[in-house]
Amino acid sequence: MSLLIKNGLVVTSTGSYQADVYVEDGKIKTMGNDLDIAAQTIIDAKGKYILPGAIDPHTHLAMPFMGTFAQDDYETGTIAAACGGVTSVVDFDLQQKGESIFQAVERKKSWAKDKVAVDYSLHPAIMDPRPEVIDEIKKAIQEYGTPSFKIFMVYDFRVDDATMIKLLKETKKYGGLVQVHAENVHIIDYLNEEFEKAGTLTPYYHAKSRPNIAEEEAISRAAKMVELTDSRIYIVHLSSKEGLARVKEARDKGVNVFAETCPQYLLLDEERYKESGFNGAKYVMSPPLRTKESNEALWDGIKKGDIQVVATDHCPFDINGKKDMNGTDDYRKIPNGAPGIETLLMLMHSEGVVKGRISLEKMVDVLSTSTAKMFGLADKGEIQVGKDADIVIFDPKQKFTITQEKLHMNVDYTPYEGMEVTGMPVEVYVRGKKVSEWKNDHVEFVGEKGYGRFVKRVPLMME
Ligand code: DUC
Ligand code: ZN
Ligand code: ZN
Repeated sequence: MSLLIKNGLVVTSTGSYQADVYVEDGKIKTMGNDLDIAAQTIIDAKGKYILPGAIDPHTHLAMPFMGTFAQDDYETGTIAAACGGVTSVVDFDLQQKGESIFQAVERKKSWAKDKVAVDYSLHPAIMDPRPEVIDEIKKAIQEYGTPSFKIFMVYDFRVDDATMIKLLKETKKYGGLVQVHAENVHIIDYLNEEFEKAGTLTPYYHAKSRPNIAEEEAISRAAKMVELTDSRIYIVHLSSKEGLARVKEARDKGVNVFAETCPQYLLLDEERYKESGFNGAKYVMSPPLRTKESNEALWDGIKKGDIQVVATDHCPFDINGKKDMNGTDDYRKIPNGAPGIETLLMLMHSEGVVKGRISLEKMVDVLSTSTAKMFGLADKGEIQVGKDADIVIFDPKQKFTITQEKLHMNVDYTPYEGMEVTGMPVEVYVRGKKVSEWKNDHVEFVGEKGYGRFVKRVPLMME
């Protein structure tokens, strides 16, 4: 299979330039001006951007959680990814009690088989840290191709500080990375009790029960453990101005604290919890939405390089049927999570680049290039000779009004309903194969389920 993309603007994390891109057998083979190569398919991309496919390193496909399952599985979730310009996902793989890391990885691979439509990898989440599991870290990094490990400081399946220290030390030895959901569980438990006593259990109090200080404290504690062990850590879904301040503080001292944020923490705020009826439950996720002040601080964190990655935390539950299953009178029973995999790129372009908050090159960096380096996706993340031809042809002028009806995620709402965006992926390729394209007024899936491959990742490349 060969493909020649002519006249587009190639965007990299460090600059943009006009070039033709020739693709053969799934790889970018040649780049240059006025390439005259016979190809099976030739595309004129004049006026369009040639972007590396976005990589979403934070998804919860089919994850069992709070008495139910996140609704997108590997088929629906990765079809939605393809339609949004996301060409690889790194999904969380929650180790079950008694399982080895190997068993957890093989189990989730079996869920993906014959279903997954874009390339994928897995982050094992360590939930049963038996000594033999800690010993298995080396193999997971060197043999299974899964060099990053998620841990939670909250929820019943959290790990304690002593285990965190062990994991930081062990991953560091082999070039792995610990990713942490950082919230202080005791602050949250205390506030949950207070709100129960007061009878204030509407969705708005979900946000109040998990204040900025809970994130701030956990990040600061995690950063101290990193300092102690001279290791590195990656804070997932950073949401607050105060949390960012602790990340910066650590980084200014040379402590390796990396951070990810998500569009919801950049664009939405806690006023959403006050929507009429039970609609506030659409935004019940952890950490919760914050204030506009935090939104702006996080954009600034991206701009200044203190936040290296933007991901989605895609974890959808229907508002009718799932969120309201047990939680209408008690926010603590509302499954935590929201959809986002399909809207990642369009939002970052329209709200970030078009509104002048970040450059186009920064967008490519936080959605692709830095993500690939962070997680050891050696063949992904850049439009460069030798890399996989994971390519988004992006029309910066194409308008789209976000509406659930025209999206592919298996859920009955989007937090961005009615928002108009400028700029859309109009053709998306995974290893040279077209997986989605713009038709009339929205993007359609034209790929094949089962086409996606498990990508063995290499140890950490981020300095
Ligand atoms: N937070 C969410 O909102 N959903 C999934 C897990 C998590 O930590
Ligand atoms: Zn989390
Ligand atoms: Zn998550």
